[in-house]
Amino acid sequence: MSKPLVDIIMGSDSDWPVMRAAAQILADLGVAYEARVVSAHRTPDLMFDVAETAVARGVKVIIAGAGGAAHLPGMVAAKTIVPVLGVPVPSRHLQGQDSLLSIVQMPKGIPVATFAIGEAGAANAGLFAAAILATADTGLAQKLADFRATQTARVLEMSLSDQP
Ligand code: RP5
Repeated sequence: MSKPLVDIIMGSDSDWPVMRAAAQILADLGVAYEARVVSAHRTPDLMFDVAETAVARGVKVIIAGAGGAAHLPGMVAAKTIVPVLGVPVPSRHLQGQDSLLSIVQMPKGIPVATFAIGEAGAANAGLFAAAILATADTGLAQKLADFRATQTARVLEMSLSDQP
């Protein structure tokens, strides 16, 4: 596998079933990524290392998912100029509303692009990462266009049975 262009990081392995949707999109589009657990609260030194080394490692986009008091995307963004895409992971007690607000309400000066709560957000973060990379990669741009065309064709083929 070639050097990862996208880092996918998440606060816990319990986030992986959601964050896997981002990895799946990137794999389908042939984008090299690395996925691993990096916790803002439990491995803060690792988090800073991942953020501080991202440019030197050739990483172009970071997708960061976390649940609850989801500080991972914002803190990573504070330590790198690589674009950070934040995915709010559904939490047990507040169903990810806490994750969403923690990620989206960044103070002025440190942007995090925030996606929908859960799997749809993770998949869209994967697509958005690919779209960023596609601005400098015509092959990838074509793959994204093909993805859209396939999606459109699928919807146009939808039919509704059992209509009263
Ligand atoms: C967050 O706490 C993680 O991102 C995860 O969503 C949540 C729960 O983590 P675990 O208790 O499952 O490890 O930091």
